[in-house]
Amino acid sequence: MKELNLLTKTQNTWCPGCYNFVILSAVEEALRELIRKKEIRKENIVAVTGIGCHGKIFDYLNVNGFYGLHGRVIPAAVGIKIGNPRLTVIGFGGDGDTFAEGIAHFLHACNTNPDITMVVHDNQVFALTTGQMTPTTEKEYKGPSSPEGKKTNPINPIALALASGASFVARTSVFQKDHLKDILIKAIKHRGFSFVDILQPCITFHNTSSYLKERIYDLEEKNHNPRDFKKAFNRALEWNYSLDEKSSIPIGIFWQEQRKTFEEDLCQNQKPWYLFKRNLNYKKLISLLR
Ligand SMILES: Cc1ncc(C[n+]2csc(CCOP(=O)(O)OP(=O)(O)O)c2C)c(N)n1
Repeated sequence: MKELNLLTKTQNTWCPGCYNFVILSAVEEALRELIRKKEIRKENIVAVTGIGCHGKIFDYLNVNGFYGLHGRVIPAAVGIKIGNPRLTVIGFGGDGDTFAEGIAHFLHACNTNPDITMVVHDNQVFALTTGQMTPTTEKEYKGPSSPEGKKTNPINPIALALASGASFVARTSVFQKDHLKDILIKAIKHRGFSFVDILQPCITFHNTSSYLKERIYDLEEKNHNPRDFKKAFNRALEWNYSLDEKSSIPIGIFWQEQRKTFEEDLCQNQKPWYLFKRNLNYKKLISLLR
């Protein structure tokens, strides 16, 4: 049988050596495996992206897609999902995109549990616009918008997602491609809001490669139980996204639970919204506007 190719031939404009290439390859392999095992259908996949280096994945993945606005991946993805709950909707955002401009959407999605996957290319910097600090950038970072050094501590998206009720919370990194692919597969298969934070140094503006490589460890090696919320929270607090010397950085699934999805309530048994009959009196509506 002919091997499915999910990559386009569009010229790639990421920096040579950018870790986004690892993410693209892992995403492509994960999707291919899920399609081959008939867990999902290619024609049902929708990739929704924000604006930034991460957003270019839209150009390189040969699946349906929606190139969104900066910070608005989640509302677009949720809209697509409730429009047709049969679709497999995967959002790709940057840490700036998701945790700065898009933070309100992120928290509400954790809380309301739409069945979408949100993949964050967390390079701890606004990369496309040449290296401004984001909410996950470490304190004292010097960049174009913080020449004297960032004055505040980074936020911890894993702890935030847990506190806000996300039903699947995971972290992985570009240094463990098999792990990255495996987490993506589990996140896509999870019913509910799946959040995957991918640690991905920006080799041009925020190169944390050696810091991360030395400190990452796999939660599975510690027999972490992703059904234990308290332990998940304690593991989340082991690293606060600052670059301090003492931290170790857990990767893997922190927390997973099954609960009702947003569209299950809204769409009555997964019936797509476009199939609902609406008895709108357009003439009356327009007359009210006049
Ligand atoms: C509302 C809005 N604000 C700012 C911008 C400018 N802008 C475009 S890309 C970008 C940085 C993206 O950074 P991030 O989301 O972290 O993604 P990365 O480039 O690191 O992958 C910014 C600030 C924009 N396009 N729209």
